[in-house]
Amino acid sequence: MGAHHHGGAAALSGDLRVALVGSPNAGKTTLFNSLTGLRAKTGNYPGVTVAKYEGLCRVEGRDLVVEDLPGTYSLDPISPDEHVVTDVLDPAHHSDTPDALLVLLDATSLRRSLGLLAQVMQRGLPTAVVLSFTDELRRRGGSLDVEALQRALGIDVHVVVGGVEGVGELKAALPQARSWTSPPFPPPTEAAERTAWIESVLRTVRYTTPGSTNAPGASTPCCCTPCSARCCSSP
Ligand SMILES: Nc1nc2c(ncn2[C@@H]2O[C@H](COP(=O)(O)OP(=O)(O)O)[C@@H](O)[C@H]2O)c(=O)[nH]1
Ligand SMILES: [Mg+2]
Repeated sequence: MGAHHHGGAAALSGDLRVALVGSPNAGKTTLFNSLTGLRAKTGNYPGVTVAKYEGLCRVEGRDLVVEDLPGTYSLDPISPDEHVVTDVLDPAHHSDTPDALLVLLDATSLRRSLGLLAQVMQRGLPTAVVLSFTDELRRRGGSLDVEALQRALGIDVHVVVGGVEGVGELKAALPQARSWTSPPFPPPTEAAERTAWIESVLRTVRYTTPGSTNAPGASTPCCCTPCSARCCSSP
């Protein structure tokens, strides 16, 4: 979906700003449209041609600002889109840093999605997860334990399907966004340790996806340190 409503360039204001973070095609714009309806504005990020989409979401009589950030696979920016995301998450570079983040995890590519989430969680902003594409995962015969995912991550996980199912519950949680937890033990920053953390989360949630059962580290029990089976990137 790309049906953003094109309005003026002025930034919206509200008493709370929540930004959607996630890889391309994770379902951000679908959710954005669902949360904001047509109450959205388009502009540009300062100094770049990257489009900025923000809209108002009315919950409990309050107008909250929702920002649909460009898709990014990591916070090690390469493209201008990715630079925008890292800048927005850095208060030193951005005037209206979000009060809280909703990180979309595509359930069909959970390993890669968790890599981005691990980096985002390092920022220490109040963060919750939206798990998308659980319908597609199920259709392919895959599965995961959502409650175990929430426990393993230490932050709230909201299942939203196609920007429709689960949106009411997510909306109801938005007014408390400032109190979303930054977990007491954020994921490790060092690359090999982060990979081990991701594998441990995948094991904990008993993640299976038919397309990747033969991929290294996908469903094989992993990982011992050092990893003699070479099923992960630990030496
Ligand atoms: N099956 C399924 N499709 C979804 C879901 N969420 C979004 N989509 C579809 O996935 C495509 C990409 O979604 P979009 O919101 O544009 O992703 P974005 O790049 O993160 O903004 C669109 O065709 C959506 O209709 C979901 O939970 N399940
Ligand atoms: Mg989009």
